[in-house]
Amino acid sequence: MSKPFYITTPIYYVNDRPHIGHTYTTVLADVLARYHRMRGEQTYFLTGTDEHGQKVEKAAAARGITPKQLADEVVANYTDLWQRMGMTHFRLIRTTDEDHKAQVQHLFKRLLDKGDIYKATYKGLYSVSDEAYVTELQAKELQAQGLAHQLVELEEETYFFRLSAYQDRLLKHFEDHPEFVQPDFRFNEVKRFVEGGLQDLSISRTSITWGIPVPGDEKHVIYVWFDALLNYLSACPANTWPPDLQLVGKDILRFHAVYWPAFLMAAGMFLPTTILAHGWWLMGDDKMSKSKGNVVRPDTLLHFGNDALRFYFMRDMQVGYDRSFTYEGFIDRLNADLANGLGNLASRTLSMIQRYRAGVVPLPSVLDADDQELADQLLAVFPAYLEKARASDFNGALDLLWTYLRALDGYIVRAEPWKLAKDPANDPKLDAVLAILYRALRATALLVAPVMPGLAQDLWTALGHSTQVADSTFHGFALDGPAVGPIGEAKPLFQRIDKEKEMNEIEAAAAPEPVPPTLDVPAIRETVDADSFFKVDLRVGKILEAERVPKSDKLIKMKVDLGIEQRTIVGGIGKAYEPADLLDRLVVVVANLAPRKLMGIESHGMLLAASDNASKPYLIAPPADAQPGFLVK
Ligand code: ME8
Repeated sequence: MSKPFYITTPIYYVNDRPHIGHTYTTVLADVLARYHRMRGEQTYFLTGTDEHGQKVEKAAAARGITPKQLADEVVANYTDLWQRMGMTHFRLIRTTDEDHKAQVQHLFKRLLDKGDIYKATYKGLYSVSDEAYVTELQAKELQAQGLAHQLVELEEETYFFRLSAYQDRLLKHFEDHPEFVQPDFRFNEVKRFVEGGLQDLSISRTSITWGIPVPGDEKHVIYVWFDALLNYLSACPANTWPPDLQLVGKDILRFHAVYWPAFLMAAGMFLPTTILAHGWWLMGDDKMSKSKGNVVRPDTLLHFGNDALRFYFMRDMQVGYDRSFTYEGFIDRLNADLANGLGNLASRTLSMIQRYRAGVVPLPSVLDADDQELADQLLAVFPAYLEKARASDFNGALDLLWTYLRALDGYIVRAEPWKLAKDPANDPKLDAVLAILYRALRATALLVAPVMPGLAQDLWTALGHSTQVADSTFHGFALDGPAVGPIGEAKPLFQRIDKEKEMNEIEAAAAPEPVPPTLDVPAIRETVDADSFFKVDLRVGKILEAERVPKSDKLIKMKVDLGIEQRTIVGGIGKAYEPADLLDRLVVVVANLAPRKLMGIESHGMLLAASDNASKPYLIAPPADAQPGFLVK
């Protein structure tokens, strides 16, 4: 017997509530899991949360709660959302689960004993946001992306994983397994990265306490990615290893296609069959992210039902590529494909069977050329759809199916069943038309069941079945077989959305958008002589702590390191920045400004920020390798 199909999503950080990016990956996994079940395979689908590390520690500290409290709170959001989205995972693994912690420590110890992990000193740059050491080259890349402020200098004793020893074996695996990373263009990026040379990977931290301790050396905690990646192993049911398909966003492909297989090779385990990297949902040209304040939360879209959101994700996103999200696009898609398209076809067909044949689906006696053409198309579309779905290409699969549904609309127009029904001499043709439409809808219910479980079930029931469509299997299904019995009641499959009304509501409910920069700026101020200017002492500072000033939505109290001393500074940046986003940022400080009291707190200095008259302040960020205390002149 073949092993169960094992599919995973990334485990999501608990420093933010889920947005539609996280929802997308999990929907794709669920759709694939349901698809494999309907292929008759036993299927395990795993998702989870990534709860350790500095980001979570700091996000919790900024709110004055423990990291575990924060994690519990966010996990509750995930559990609730996945339930509302109709997810069928067998477990939501949390990296704070005891069995996972034991697994991570066990593997760490094994690789240490084996010599694949060793202890040494690291000195260099560290990216707080990626929770990873970065080389000078990577630092430059990040700087080019405008993320320089999140880099800090570190020197610490750490455990290394001997990644460099796996370069050749990884390249060999890539060569032998062309399906290991999809899509191909991403695989090429991974290969080029590995061919460029691999350095050993630091996999412990002494600067963090919120994590799994290194067994026997407890001042170290295990690096969050070593911890996180092993979740797939901790949660794997017996006789199910290795994963068949691991879904990741393109942002975390390197961790999954390079580090992860190297860890598994070191452990002497089989590697996953395929890592599939999908693209991003964008807002305009930007990645959706909390720090940009442009995220769409699934709750906003869920009142159209989870089928609607699941369908939109699968239909509109070509796996591997980025896609811009718009509310208009979302509503247009649902109206066109579900309210019109399929919904219309189903209600027309069912009401005709009801009206002309008292609900009994006829058996066709003869097919003319047009009937035969449409019947044949179904026999071709069905396997083609399944093949595309197997390759995770639901965009292509659904496109194929909807093209067929449109062809059926044309077929109805040509056949004019309402005219046929007027003369019993036309009965054979009318029987053929109704039977072909029925078969097409029945096949559609089966095919879309993984994507829209609820809508597919409604259609299946309306077609006269008393079974669960999800319990059917694709294989061997008699596409031209007779109906199981009379059809049920025809209810609208999908309620048309009033676009204008919805758009008004969405706009009214949306958080006020940040005011776009307008270049509404005053004229250049009057000339000052150099001596006056140089009286102002500007220094590079690093924000060590940040919290909101109670009862103020604008003021944030910060502790800033100026190299030679630490200062309390209160800044009016609370509408533009969250305290957690400020930590470890390099800033420019007016260091000799006379102290002043703001809401009872004495502020010793000011942070430089750019802005126009209307928009939010943009903090000025020195380059990553500048040191706190440097004079700015
Ligand atoms: O990276 N569009 O967690 P995370 C599409 N904990 N998908 C998106 C997206 C977007 N705009 N934004 C996020 C982590 N995603 C680590 C993973 S795994 C061992 C550890 C999805 O909370 C996408 O799948 O930042 C991405 O890989 C994942 O969310 C990142 O979630």
